Amino acid sequence: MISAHSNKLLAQLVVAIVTLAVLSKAVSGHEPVGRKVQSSTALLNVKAPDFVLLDQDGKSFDSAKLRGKVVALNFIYTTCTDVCPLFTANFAQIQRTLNERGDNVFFVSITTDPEIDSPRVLKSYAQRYGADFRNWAFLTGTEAQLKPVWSALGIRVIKKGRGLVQHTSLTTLLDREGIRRFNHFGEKWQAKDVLKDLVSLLNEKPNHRP
Ligand SMILES: [Cu+2]
Repeated sequence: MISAHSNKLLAQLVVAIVTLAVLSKAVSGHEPVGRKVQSSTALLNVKAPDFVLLDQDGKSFDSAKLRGKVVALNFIYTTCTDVCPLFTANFAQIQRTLNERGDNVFFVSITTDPEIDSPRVLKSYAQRYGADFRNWAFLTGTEAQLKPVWSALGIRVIKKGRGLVQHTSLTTLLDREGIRRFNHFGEKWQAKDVLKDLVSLLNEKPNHRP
């Protein structure tokens, strides 16, 4: 009986610790995606949304120009001191590696903070990371333009204050037909893992269907 009782206590303790961990994560800068969403395949093998936003030069950027290309897309904001700097550095590293090999992947980073991230701000941010604008666009727009893109890609954005935004961490990889094929959630992904997935998409025949 004692052992059953202490087992129950132990179980309650574990639940409490897990709950605490989840709660403390939820208030940190990068919101984890719930387990339900993470294990769901609903966000895979679906078409990525179409959009028209502004690039780092203030020029209109239509997602139609991505068709026929393998695409790595993520969400960042320039004043993030949490993991966005890591995401951008990883993308820059992957871009350099692929460009040196002559592989044609297009990178897209969409802001989660249009209040601060104007095209000019995004451009100087990108330059600090050595981004090559020939195949990497940093996109912004009005909140009304960005909101449907965020929500179609499952990105929750919560403004905490000026220059402080809580947002879902997602890197999603699209095949040449604009279908979402790989999701890397959270901040633990490594450049080599994303690189491997991109290479597998590059190796697919142009008319492959998942
Ligand atoms: Cu961030």
